[in-house]
Amino acid sequence: MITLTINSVPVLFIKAFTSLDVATIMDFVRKAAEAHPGTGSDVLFIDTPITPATVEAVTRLQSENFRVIFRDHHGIDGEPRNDREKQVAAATAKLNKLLGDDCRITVRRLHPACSTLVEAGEFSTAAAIIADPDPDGLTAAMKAAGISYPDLDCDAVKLDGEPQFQVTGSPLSQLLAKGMAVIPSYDPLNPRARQEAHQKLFSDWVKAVEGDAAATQRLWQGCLDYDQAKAVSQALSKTATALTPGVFMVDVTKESLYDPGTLNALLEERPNCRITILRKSLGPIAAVHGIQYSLSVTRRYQDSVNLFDLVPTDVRTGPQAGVISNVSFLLHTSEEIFNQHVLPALLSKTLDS
Ligand SMILES: [Mn+2]
Repeated sequence: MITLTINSVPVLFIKAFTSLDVATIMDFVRKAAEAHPGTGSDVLFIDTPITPATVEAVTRLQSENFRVIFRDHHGIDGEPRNDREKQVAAATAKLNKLLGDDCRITVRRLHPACSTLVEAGEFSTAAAIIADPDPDGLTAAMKAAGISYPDLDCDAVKLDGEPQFQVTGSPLSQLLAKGMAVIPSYDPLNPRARQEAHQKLFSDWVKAVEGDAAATQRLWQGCLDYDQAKAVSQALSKTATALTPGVFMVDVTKESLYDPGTLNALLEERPNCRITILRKSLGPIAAVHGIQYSLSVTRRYQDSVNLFDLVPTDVRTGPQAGVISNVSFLLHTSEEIFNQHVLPALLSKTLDS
């Protein structure tokens, strides 16, 4: 959880999955409204996952007389293809019913960045903004609250794209993208480090956008770390092994600082590379299970390869269950799930469907 006050608007960055997350949202909005009694009752949700917990938070806010406005681009494009997509579609229907015209859920194909779903300053008098804790959520919340710059929408599209394109935006945007790339992974031995670094990066970046020289200087340090991480990734890419034709795996468990975007881009240059796999000792699943495997489908194969096909359709998701997947081209699993389901499926299936 990250909180910022942007142009006087209290902003909470959170993904709501649990009842604890719902309570965090309720607490944040109530306190924000109490602290600024003169502001309106509008609460904007932007770029937040469409989950049952999100629906519950929206319902409870409405019952406390807040007006919730929901804008997002994670709607299901076409018919739901699996249980997770069905859940998103069901939650989308509930939000549409609860909010009517105040609910605008579109798809990434039409709106690759959420900043395009708000006007600059449209929510500058909102009681609070609830946003996804990623650069897309940050740029969208910032624009909604009234801090923007001419390239913001173009930058946001790159920031919310694949890792190797995230660092290709304006110089300002690169400070955020490179800083994000070197935020330490979640480490159970130092559980607060990742969140503190994340909070500081977001805070410094908003200040940098507003012209703060000291914050900009601090962000430059992150860029130096990024350059070093990039060099480590170049070395790591040479250690890749092919599990099956077109599927390349790298063990990064011994590296604390590397850039996954650079590594994946180098792996994608291998012949017929369809899926890249990183075996990691850090990350939300690794925090519970020790090791996690992070799979991603290369760009040219994203329409033909669906990673949901590699796990049973009724599989539970979340760090405890050892499976995390929000889009069909990214999948994170525990070592157990990887060995039990993912690897056999990779070895037995032809990858083009
Ligand atoms: Mn987004």
